[in-house]
Amino acid sequence: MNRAGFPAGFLWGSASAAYQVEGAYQADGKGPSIWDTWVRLPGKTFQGANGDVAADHYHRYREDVGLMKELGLKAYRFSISWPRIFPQGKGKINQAGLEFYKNLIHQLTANGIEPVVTLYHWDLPQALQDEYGGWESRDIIADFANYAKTCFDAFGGQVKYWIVLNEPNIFTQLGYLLAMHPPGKSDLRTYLHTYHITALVHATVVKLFKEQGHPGHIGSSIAFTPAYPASDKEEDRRALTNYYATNCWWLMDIYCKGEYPARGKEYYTQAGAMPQVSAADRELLRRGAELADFLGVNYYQTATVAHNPIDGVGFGAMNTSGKKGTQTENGVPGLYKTVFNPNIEYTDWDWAIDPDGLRYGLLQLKERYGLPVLISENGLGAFDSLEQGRVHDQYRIDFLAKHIRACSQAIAQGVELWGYCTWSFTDLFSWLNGYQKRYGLVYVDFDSGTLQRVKKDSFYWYKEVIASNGDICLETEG
Ligand code: BGP
Repeated sequence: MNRAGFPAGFLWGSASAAYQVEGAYQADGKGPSIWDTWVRLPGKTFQGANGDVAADHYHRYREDVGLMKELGLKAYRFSISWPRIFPQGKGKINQAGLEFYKNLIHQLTANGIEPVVTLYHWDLPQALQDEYGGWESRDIIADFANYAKTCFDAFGGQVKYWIVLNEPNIFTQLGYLLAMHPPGKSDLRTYLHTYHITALVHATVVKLFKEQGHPGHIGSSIAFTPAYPASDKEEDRRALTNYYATNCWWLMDIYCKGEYPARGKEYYTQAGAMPQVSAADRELLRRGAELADFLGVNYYQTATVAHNPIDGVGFGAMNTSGKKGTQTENGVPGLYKTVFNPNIEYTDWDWAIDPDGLRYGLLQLKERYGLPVLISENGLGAFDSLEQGRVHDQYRIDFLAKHIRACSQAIAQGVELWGYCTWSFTDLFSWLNGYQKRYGLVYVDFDSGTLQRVKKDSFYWYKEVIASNGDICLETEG
């Protein structure tokens, strides 16, 4: 493997999302989001945890940006909370909401940190869910465009990187197929229909951004889980093809090419679940795909895929407790199932630790789409402990170092990579796993409730990574 460095100007970043970090869920005129509602339903999140206070970033953003500056961070990815700007989803603007992000963006740029702004990281205004079923209705397209335009007009001068949607594949799968996120539905047709609407929203907003001539770059971030076949057997290799056709390529082609893959269409048509795609949709999606500047990739793990007979497993149990081994096999009967890979280590939440999967996945994306990539999330969820004012998270350093090295290998193999954001900057609320699953470079003392910030060992290490433009990861083995 070539040893290659990172290009000058590489965006060494770190990320967060509004609902997971801000808290202040009712402050200064913010309206309720579907997550404010969901966490109040019994049994929906780990031990009933919620983001009411979270890391209280809303009130502590100056301190947090001070830490980013100390770290030498080049880019900070965060999301704007739609219901802070439009408490009802549309109509009257809440100026205090705009003011918060204006201040945050100013604080970042004044400290030489590039803001990377996500417009939607899952906290839909509850009012739009109530009015027309949120993502189930095409009405959301105009309301989202109005919200996006408001943000472009307010922040366009200072923000050069925009991510329209965060992981539309995850919020529609978990929200409309697996009933684990709001609004808690479970129907294949509705899942595919809502996903199609996310693609229309993405394309509409990308087009709007370009037509209005805003400077900068725009794209969306998809969660990408590349996969291997469990064995060389013909049936496992077929399962892998099914996985890509109905999963990865299904999800990404519509964003990056403006059309669904043929094999996936056949399958979903037979299943009676193919979304309605009009000629106008096709035109819009193609245009959106042409105009988007980059693909955001959230990479955490790979999957290993095996044959799954028609009477085989469906969706299994998800490990949200951190008790290793509690995740069960899951799959789509007749298509594929995902299995544990004996050659790979797993986290306490049963996520495969596979740095080379990142290199492999980036090369697949290069071949298929040829788009520049921004890694908008990558990180390790773990139990951390605060001991005498320190957090020794060598396991996180090892994880990140290997993934950064995989990025450098992908670059050496021709991938145009703009940046890399660790998930996450501070510890924050993990949607289904509460506060015990930590990802941050900065520890937040949730247990005592002081929310005190403590720099973890990984913070000091990432500081050196940035200062050396990634070189220290190329040198360390392990
Ligand atoms: C991604 C989300 C993030 C974050 C991350 C870690 O899917 O975009 O918001 O939560 O995953 O996931 P989790 O918190 O479930 O461990």
